[in-house]
Amino acid sequence: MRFSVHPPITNASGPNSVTYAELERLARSDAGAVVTKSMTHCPRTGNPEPRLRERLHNNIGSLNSMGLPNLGYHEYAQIIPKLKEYKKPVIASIASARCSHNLAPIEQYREIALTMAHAGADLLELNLSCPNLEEVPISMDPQSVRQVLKAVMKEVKIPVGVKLSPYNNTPKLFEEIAQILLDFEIAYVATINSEPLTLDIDVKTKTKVIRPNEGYGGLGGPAVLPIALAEVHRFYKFFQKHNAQISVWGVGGILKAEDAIKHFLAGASVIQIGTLYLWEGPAAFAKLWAGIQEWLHANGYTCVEELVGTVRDL
Ligand code: RRO
Repeated sequence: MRFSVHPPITNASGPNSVTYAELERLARSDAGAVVTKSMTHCPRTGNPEPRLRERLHNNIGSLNSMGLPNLGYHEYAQIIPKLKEYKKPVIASIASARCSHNLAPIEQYREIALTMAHAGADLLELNLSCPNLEEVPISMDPQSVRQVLKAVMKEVKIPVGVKLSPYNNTPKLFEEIAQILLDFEIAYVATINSEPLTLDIDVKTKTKVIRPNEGYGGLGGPAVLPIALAEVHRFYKFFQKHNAQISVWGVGGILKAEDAIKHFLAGASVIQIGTLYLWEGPAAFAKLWAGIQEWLHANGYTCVEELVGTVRDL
């Protein structure tokens, strides 16, 4: 089931998308849709501070181990109808984490998905790839990915996308996961989540730059652009080969129009911005979209669709 977003730019779930005030700012911006922070069954305060270094040295990116701070799905069920008043698609991002209710992850996804569909979310983004929890991300285990999709898609009639970590140099795992996404005819795959298990060090203080998880966290921003492009491209090619109607949404390393154009050429039909939104706030959407349109015009294109997936081999 295809789902269109115009302009084809949204925030990436996570940065400044937790509270109603933050989500309302996104709704008022020029983003094509609003994506919530990944919500869990129970509210979470997240990891101890400092848990986010917004700017790494030389502006190569951002590093976080937020630990899924969010208001809990009951609160988002109240927020979503209010966001819908802004007349743009609302995408509910859903995750699972251990909590006192002891519900299995599959049950958490199922229950939250049902509640979000009922609350009026236009689309669900199943975050299967949080890099900062004790548990191994579901995206690394094909059987669990299949079980979550089965449980959610049996119950929910709205389109469902998934957010995945980079599979890097694990082509067999990549193919297994891509095949499962085909089997369930999901609407889109958003790739990539932040690059997991990365570390930065402040040489002045000789300390790690964030506190949780012994300083390890997820890397986003310019440093991950080539990783994101590779993931976007191989998912795009896989879906083309199998004639699938699954869109690829490109996430990772987009700071300027040229970065977005690279994502479109690689096969993304929608892009999401995380670190750029963190750095520049809601004004980033209009600025980026203007830059993209300028590039399209200067290069003889009338729309983004003409570019999608057209990168050539050398
Ligand atoms: O909250 C986080 O620590 C977090 C999540 Br859920 C995610 O999906 N990606 C990320 O970089 N951080």
